[in-house]
Amino acid sequence: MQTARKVEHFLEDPNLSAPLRQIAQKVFDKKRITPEEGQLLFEEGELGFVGALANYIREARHGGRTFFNRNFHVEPTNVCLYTCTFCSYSRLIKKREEGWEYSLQEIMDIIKKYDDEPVTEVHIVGGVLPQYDLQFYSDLFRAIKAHRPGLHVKALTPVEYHYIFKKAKVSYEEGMQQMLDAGLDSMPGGGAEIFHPEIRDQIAGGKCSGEQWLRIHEIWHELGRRSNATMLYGHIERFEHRIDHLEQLRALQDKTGGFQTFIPLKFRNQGNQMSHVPESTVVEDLRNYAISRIYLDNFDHIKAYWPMIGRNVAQLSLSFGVDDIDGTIDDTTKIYSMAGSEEQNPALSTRELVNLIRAVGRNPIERDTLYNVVQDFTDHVFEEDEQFKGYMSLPVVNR
Ligand code: V47
Ligand code: SF4
Repeated sequence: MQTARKVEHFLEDPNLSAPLRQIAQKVFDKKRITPEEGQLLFEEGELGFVGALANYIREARHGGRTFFNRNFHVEPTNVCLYTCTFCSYSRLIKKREEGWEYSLQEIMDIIKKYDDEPVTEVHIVGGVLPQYDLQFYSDLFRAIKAHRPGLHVKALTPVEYHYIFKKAKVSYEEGMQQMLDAGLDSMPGGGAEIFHPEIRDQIAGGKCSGEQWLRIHEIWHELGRRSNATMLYGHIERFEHRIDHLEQLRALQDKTGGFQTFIPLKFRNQGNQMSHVPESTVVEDLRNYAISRIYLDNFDHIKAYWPMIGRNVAQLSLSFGVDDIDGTIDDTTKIYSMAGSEEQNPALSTRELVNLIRAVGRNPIERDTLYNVVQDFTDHVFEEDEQFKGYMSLPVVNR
């Protein structure tokens, strides 16, 4: 296999330092790297080196398979009482009339718009406001399940759960059990930001701590359910904070095995209180995907959220450890377009996404939320009448 030969080459490469060669050897032997080695990769690992190691791991696990999911987002509100400095929602609390605050009926009307679409998942997330409490979300999950039992409800994060359980005076254990009973299927990865308090207190003060975020996921996993994890990177954090974050996720995953995928989220700097902080480069984004793939040896999947990084970088990421792309059909989230993402209208038809994956020589596989294969699109021929929204830009890799 060509990727194995690339790693073998590093084992002998005199231009590499001994510690980097040792990391290559560990990856080749499928051994875990230490936090110190992770730090060294961030400090000294060149893109070609970390990329080859990550691609080796990716291909050993998944070959060319690249997963995607047909989902849609619902954001009950874009107003939030927290004041995370990176977030474009927090400033809206001051001008509340400019935002939206949907009622349960309005949310159901949005969900019903997808009745005839072949979507398998609804991803519900938004700001935190007092009227969206434990009762509201229990009623909402029940209403969705009554309307469309097969639709997977991936909803809210420990940020909301911590807030609504505290308000309702219930423990995390009891609260998560109530959510499960109401119809929650899985938890998305948001709200993780950077766990380390030195950074978290500056960018996301007041909301749940890193410890509380991890604890709520742990309880959810103990109930036999799955969730995702994210890391918001490329702002004021240092490499040591990224390693601390990855280390805590890896340790919890050792304990529960409940995480499905890790989604690095690139900080975007428009429309928030951190607009003076420059954004990371594409090289740094790809290095971050690659090092995450190498470090998180107990995570099955690394996901790129294309509305945030753009379609071309999403294609590139598939050679740097990523095996999963999120955002299809009609990605109605506003959080990234408000924060300055390239993708102001992040909608992509299944055909476009399949072509985007095939254009870089990978195999598109539609999955459900729990990674059961729905359809292999590798050789799928689209019918003339299958929806086609415009054409894609040319691939930027393999040229
Ligand atoms: O927690 C907010 C991030 C997250 C900005 O689990 C920003 O499948 C960059 O977690 N620049 C919410 N990021 C989104 C999220 C997510 C997305 C897609 C899939 C899944 C999944 C989860 O968005 C927040 C925060 O970390 N965010 N503002 C910004 N300016
Ligand atoms: Fe609120 Fe989440 Fe934005 Fe923080 S990141 S202000 S908790 S919506």
